[in-house]
Amino acid sequence: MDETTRPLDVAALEAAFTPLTLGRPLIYHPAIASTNTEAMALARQGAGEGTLITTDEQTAGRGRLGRVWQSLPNEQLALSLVLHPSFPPHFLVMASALAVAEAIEVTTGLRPGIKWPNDVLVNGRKACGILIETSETIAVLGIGVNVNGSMAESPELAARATTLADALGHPIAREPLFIEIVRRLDSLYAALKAGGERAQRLLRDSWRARLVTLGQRVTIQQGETTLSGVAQDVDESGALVLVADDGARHAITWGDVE
Ligand code: BT5
Repeated sequence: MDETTRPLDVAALEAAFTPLTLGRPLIYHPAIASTNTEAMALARQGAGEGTLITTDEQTAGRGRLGRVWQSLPNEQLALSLVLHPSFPPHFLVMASALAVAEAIEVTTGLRPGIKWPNDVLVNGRKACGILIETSETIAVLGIGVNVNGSMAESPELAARATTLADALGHPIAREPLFIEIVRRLDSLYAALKAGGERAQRLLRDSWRARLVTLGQRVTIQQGETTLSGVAQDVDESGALVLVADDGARHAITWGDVE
């Protein structure tokens, strides 16, 4: 079997995660509805911090606001981590997008950007989506990365989404990328948990440096409300500072950017 079709090498992942806090235990399902739904259910039953659920095929992968996350069986990464963050959640948003962007860069040489707040783009198209769901002290961090296969055949997504293989021109093994993402998250997460403004500032600066949204003319969709203007900056809490067409400044904390 070539790299595009074989299942994940779970033993290799387990070995790599042994020294980490995140990624243990590793729970693998050949197929599952949604790793986020499963991780939240397990967390509610007491699964510990670091528990990682992954699969080769999500049959009901979810995006934000009830949207669908499309599956490419055996070709994506789909993983969810059970966390109990002791710091404000926007740092988790930054840490996860940054970990994925940097992991893609070091394993493939591609230069990913981040679209506020947490889409990872390759060549301007979405290669990764992140879904963070919280309940009391639990945060489930879900990451989906389009690795192999192609989005070119998907009429709905072709213009806006891509896979790493589309960008590279060839498929890659998924495990090195998976391992790099979890290692980077593990160290960012440990630094945030240890507290300290320095870790927060470094994280925010590195995340901000990858934001492709800054300086752009954008339209923000917040439910029924639409706001247009220039994305000028991000504030301390990660909110997007939008200067609207009437000159008013808005700190945007959620919504979809076009
Ligand atoms: C996201 O939502 O981008 C979050 C996606 C999170 C997926 C992971 S996979 C592991 C874990 N388990 C889950 O069930 N989910 C998480 P949002 O920002 O709402 O974007 C959703 C939109 O992205 C859709 O409406 C489509 O337009 C587009 N989309 C859907 N599937 C895609 C894909 N495979 N690649 C790129 N874009 C996609």
